[in-house]
Amino acid sequence: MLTRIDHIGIACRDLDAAVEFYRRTYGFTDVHIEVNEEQGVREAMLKINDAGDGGATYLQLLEPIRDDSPIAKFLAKNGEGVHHIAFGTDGDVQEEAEGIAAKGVRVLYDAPRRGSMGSRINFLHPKDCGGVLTELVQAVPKTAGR
Ligand code: CMX
Ligand code: CO
Repeated sequence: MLTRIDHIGIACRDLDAAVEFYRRTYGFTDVHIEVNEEQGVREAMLKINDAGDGGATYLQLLEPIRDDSPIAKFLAKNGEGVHHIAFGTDGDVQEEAEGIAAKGVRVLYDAPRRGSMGSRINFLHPKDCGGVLTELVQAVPKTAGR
């Protein structure tokens, strides 16, 4: 079941400046930064709140690391701004994606790929979702001591 907003993805040209804007303006200081080579981004996950399903809700700031990446293409066409929304599942993301595909929505990957902080992700085509690129996320379960 989809049980939370996992994150909102925001395309930016300068990740460090964007992180600083969100820190200075809103006081969001819980920041995790990583590079996802496969997705072609350097990204920051700013935690906003814990969710009732054991996951959390984040802002995801995305800076392209390659000119042919989806974020670079989006920036060239639209400039900076909201790029996608992501729903979190409390179950298996592949099962979630298959259930949605059965309703006639195009799922972009045959199998889940690696997302932020070791999560498993897939995407739904924006043209089948009212113009909204939509991501599905299965977070890594929290284990004792982490
Ligand atoms: N939101 C809404 N519509 C979008 C969009 C977005 N983010 N990106 C593209 N589109 C629209 C375009 O406006 C275009 O519409 P028109 O034909 O009406 O002009 C159409 O989709 C095709 O766009 P395109 O620029 O030609 O882009 P592509 O088809 O090459 O790629 C997509 C679009 C969604 C398949 C590609 O961006 C993709 O595979 N996305 C998933 C991966 C991703 O976004 N990774 C970065 C984030 C990583 C993370 O969240 O961890
Ligand atoms: Co995302």
